[in-house]
Amino acid sequence: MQTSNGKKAQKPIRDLIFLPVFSLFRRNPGIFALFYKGVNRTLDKRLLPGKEADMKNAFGGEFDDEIRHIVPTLRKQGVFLAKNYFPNDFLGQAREYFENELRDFDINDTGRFDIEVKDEIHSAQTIKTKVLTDRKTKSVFTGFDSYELHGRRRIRHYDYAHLPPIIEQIYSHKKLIALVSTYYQYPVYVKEVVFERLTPGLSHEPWHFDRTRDQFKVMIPLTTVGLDNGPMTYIPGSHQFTNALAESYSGSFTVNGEQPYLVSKRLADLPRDRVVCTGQPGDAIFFDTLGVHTGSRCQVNHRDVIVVCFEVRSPKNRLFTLMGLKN
Ligand SMILES: O=C(O)CCC(=O)C(=O)O
Ligand SMILES: [Fe+2]
Repeated sequence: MQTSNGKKAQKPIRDLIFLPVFSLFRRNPGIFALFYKGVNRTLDKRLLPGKEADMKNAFGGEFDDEIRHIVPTLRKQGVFLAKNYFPNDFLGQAREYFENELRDFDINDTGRFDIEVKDEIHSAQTIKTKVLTDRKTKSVFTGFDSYELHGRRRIRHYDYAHLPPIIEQIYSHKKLIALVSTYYQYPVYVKEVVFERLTPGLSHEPWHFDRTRDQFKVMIPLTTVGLDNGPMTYIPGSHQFTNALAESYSGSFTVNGEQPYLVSKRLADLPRDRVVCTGQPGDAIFFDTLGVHTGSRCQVNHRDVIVVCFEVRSPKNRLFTLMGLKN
């Protein structure tokens, strides 16, 4: 990289060490597989002898019954559909917030929004899309100008000092935090809460996993999710690393943080079962984002969901951060 006065910019020593390692991983998925399995075996508490059944949680006892019901299956499958997990008052508030944000607005309203045009990579295509930031509420709207983004309209909220009460509730939701931290046996925190309306779009999402590090999501339907309005589909067990995934994972070992997609010929090497995540408002769809999943195309009406994304303070994630890996 050149700076304006022509001097070579300082490259961090880290990149000097790890860029050749990343390049080796991408060229040789077998070596990558050895590395990744070694990391999992030594840095993932769930895989340590005697820890498999560990159900300790930071809130000691309060949510034990539910956690014991959900976590063992979740560890095995990577996905769990929980019925009636969120009460009606929560749903009512969430819907009211969302409808209010979606109320007719002009996507070119420069009085209300800061408008930027950004590249978004979708299905290996780069699509220019508008990012609208409401100057007053700091809500960030994407996908409102482009059906190419699979009809995905998203609202995020980054003004942590003034979070709307419903989002505040999600950020500090003890029951969810207890569940996710028990699953990993490491502390977790909510990184992002996304409200999303999926409308009929051009195509489905490709099969993918979100990142190569530990990350967890909870999808909360606000509308009925049936087969025709875009349910997510998850391959149970695919969150456990196998050689079939090495090529796809190793490809994401770059410092740029590229979204890792499944190398499509590998789909045949993964388990054949599918969990189709249909559900009712208030259900919770828990999933480990290392597992392979896809969003299907919405064909009729729309699908409203909240997606809560958890970051995990696991040694594996710390190691990957140290290595400069963005994804
Ligand atoms: O919206 C969907 O059904 C897919 C969602 C997804 O891929 C994700 O949240 O990571
Ligand atoms: Fe995903």
